[in-house]
Parts: sequence; structure tokens; C-alpha cells
Amino acid sequence: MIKIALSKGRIFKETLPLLAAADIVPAEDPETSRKLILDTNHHDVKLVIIRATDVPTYVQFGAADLGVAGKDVLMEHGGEGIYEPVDLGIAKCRLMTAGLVNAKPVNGRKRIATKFVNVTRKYFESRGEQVEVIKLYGSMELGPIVGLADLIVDVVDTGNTLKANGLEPIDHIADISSRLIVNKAAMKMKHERIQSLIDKVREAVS
Ligand code: PRT
Ligand code: MG
Repeated sequence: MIKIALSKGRIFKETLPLLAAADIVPAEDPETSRKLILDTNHHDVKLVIIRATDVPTYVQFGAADLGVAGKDVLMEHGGEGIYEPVDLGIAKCRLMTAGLVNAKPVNGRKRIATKFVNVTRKYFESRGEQVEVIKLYGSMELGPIVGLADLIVDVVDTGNTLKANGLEPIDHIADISSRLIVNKAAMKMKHERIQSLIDKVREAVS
């Protein structure tokens, strides 16, 4: 059995054609189905539908053999127990700091609101800046507006969400795209099957 962890939304949509190139076609649409495990055209291949941030965890512990996750989520997870063989070039965006347009300079330690607390700590540490990191689970843009934080760290695509909330991107932390990830133990135990899948996906990407 091969289990592939995917999140709904943009990653699922953009991964479908790549899976199809590896002859894997889901039996149902996760946007309309309530099932968390989807059958495919192969009796021994299943898709596990979970939150984007949970994909590396499922793959790390072998609850899924493979998965697709954004580099932002992988950086935050740390990548333990995971190989990252293919950059799929999908769901592209940038991890940025952002703040209010015309923000006043901050006295003392900046407060940074983000769901990427590990990445944010590392980033400011690498710049020798002492900051206070505030963990949020969504709607980071609100942080500076209501005075919870001076800056946010979030992924930005068009920049429209920042703009609509009176914020602007400031520093670029990393370019982001989604990666095919593989459980390290599964890569050994199910090598032929997984390697052939990786090869077909890689070919479809390039
Ligand atoms: O939605 P959920 O809380 O379940 O998790 P999630 O938001 O992490 O999942 P999802 O499916 O929205 O995103 C999955 C992956 O897509 C992320 O991990 C990124 O690698 C990638 N990606 C690409 C993005 C975006 N573009 C993106 N624009 N993820 C999120 N956004 C959000 C961003 O957080 C902000 O709220 O869209 C808004 C900004 O978009 P613009 O175009 O207005 O700049
Ligand atoms: Mg989302």
C-alpha cells in the first residue's frame, strides 16, 4: 500500500496533473467528498486528505509514504525523517515580513505575529535582531492593525491581501514552492514503487 498525503485547495488542484502523469487518478473530488481517505484507480494507492501544515508530520511518522507540502510549511516543520526529492514548482509564493504602510519606528524589541514561529525566530536571529514572536493560526494581517504586533511574517503571492489591509511587504525571507516529500524509511522499504513514482512526477515537472 502507498499512501499520499495532500491538502485540499491550491495544492490538490495543482498536484492532480502531476499525479496523473504518474498514472494516479483519485476516485473522488476532495472538495465535494467528506472522506479523509480517497481511493484511486489503483487498489493499493490511497490519498490522505489533511491540513497543509500537517502533511510533513504525517510523512515524518510514516502515516503517509509521500506527500506534497509548501516549502514554508517544510521550513517550519524542520524536515526530520523526510526526503524532499522534487521541487514541483507549484503554489509559488514568497515568505516575507510585512508591516503597516507608514509605520512609526519601533522602540525596543519588535513584536512579530506569525504562524511560522521557528522560521521567524531563525530569520531574526540570523540578522542579530532580538524580537518577540507571537504565534497566530491565521489572519496575521490583523496583527499590526490592532496593535498586537509591529510586523508579520506570512506568505505573499499577489500582495493584494496585504494591500487591502493597509500593509506592505518589507523583507524577502524565502522563495516558496511545493515539494514532493517522502518518508525516509518508506523510501528504503518500498524503494522500487516510490522511486518509479518520483521519476514520473519529476519528468512531468521538467
Ligand atoms: O488554509 P489552511 O489553514 O488549511 O492552511 P494553509 O493556508 O497553509 O493552506 P493553503 O492550501 O491555503 O496553502 C497551502 C500552501 O500554498 C502554502 O503552504 C504555501 O506554500 C502555498 N501558497 C501559495 C499560499 C499562497 N500562495 C497564498 N497566497 N498559501 C497561502 N496564501 C495566502 C496567504 O497566507 C495570504 O493570506 O493568501 C494570502 C495572500 O495572497 P495574496 O495573493 O493576496 O498575496
Ligand atoms: Mg489557507
